Amino acid sequence: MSLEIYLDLLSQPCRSVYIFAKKNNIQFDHKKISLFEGYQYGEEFGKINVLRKAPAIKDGDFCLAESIAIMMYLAEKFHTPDYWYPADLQKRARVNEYLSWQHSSIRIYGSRILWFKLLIPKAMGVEVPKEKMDTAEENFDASLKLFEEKFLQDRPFIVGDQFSLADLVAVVEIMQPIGAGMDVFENRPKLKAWKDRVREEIGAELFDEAHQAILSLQEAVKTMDPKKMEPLKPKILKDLLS
Ligand SMILES: N[C@@H](CCC(=O)N[C@@H](CS)C(=O)NCC(=O)O)C(=O)O
Repeated sequence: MSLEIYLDLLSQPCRSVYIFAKKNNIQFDHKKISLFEGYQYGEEFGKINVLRKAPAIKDGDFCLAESIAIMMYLAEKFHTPDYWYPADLQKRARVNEYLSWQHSSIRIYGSRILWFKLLIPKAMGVEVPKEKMDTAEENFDASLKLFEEKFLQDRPFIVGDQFSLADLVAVVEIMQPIGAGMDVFENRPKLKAWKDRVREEIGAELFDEAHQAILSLQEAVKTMDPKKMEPLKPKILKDLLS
């Protein structure tokens, strides 16, 4: 039975899993789902992931959620090259350090900018209070500073000279606000140089393909039917604006 991966490439963790699987030539059945349209709340997806979040995988009878757990599972199952998740104790610890930190920092704040600047006002027609927007921008900016100072320092990659899973997860998260038109790399030459190195490691074609949907989202939103986001709207407004 083939490996099924449920993904919406507008989502940061979904893009990480997609790039990881593609870059490692892992064969999978790409289940393209739309979180905006509420696929995650349906009966079929409930059997795959009761947490009702993407990404999720089904490998035979085995279902797994959480992007980091999924990539670690795939890394072990398909014996991906060591650099992704190094066997060396301290290098692995560096990867784990970033992967542990990102959930409640860059990932969340990057996502919030996209919702506040683009999706809530333009696709849902709801105004975002200025103080919410300011706080989101301050938090994202502060987490990028910490990323540069603590995780990148003067190294080419998070672990050192070698690209790893941590760089993949980080770059995908940092790209998210670009979907709302924010120039994340402006006045951040170190971050930009790192992003270019990571894009090259991943391969420009794959990197750009995976980001195509997010980078064209501003255009897509202009013609989006407002009803499209109805399934998600109450939850988003409650979680992000209340
Ligand atoms: N920690 C999880 C986060 C998963 C997650 O929050 N996914 C979002 C998209 S980025 C989702 O499915 N949201 C749908 C919803 O909450 O209804 C991971 O890394 O996989």
